[in-house]
Amino acid sequence: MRIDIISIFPDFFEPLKLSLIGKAQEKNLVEINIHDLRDFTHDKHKTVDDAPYGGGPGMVMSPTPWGDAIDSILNTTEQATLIIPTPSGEAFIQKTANQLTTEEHLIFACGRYEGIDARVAQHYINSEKIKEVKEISLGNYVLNGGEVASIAIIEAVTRLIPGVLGNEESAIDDSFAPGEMEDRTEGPIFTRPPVWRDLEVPEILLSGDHKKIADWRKSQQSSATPKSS
Ligand code: 6GU
Repeated sequence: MRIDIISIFPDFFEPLKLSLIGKAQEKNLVEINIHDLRDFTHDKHKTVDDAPYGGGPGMVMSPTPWGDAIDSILNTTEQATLIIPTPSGEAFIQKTANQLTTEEHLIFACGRYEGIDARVAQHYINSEKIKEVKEISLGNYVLNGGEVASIAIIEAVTRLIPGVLGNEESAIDDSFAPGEMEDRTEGPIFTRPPVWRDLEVPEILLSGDHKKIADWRKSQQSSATPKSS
């Protein structure tokens, strides 16, 4: 899979060099390219934003550098899926990750301020080089920009690419995995020592009875919707 990320904060993506995603790049399972949106501006101040038409607070990202940045990537590919993280997008769930993991090429457009001029999404919906424009939200709360959301999406998507997880970290019995876990999360897990600060590991897990343990684990699973307080 190839991933291109456009942002005014390229340093935000340093963590992608770490851990499983870092290894996946070394193994050539994923290629990740980071682009600075300001490289696609043409004025001395490298301006990327402007006041909103119609008035109101905040600033809007100008479509001009976005178009140039996205076009420069599209010039080097057959086709790509354009992902625009935004709180007004469709909810990102495991099913979304399962779909995106089969894509050849993802482009992430990370907006800041009040967002990207809406014509950028409109324009690329009609581009032959764009398979799909996906506006995606992580949930009903507001972040400062698309960077953190993009990293979350990239992590959920790339860990499903065959070879990214070792056998030890395999995704097949994860929470939300297709099949039995589709809408469920796993219950509590324990390791040694058997007693820690007066708290004991559930006895059944020490019993060696694999059938009983499997039944108990199933009884500890929850339905997927996170509990709110
Ligand atoms: Cl994808 N972007 C921003 N800025 N805020 C969010 C979000 C995305 N998802 C939830 N909140």
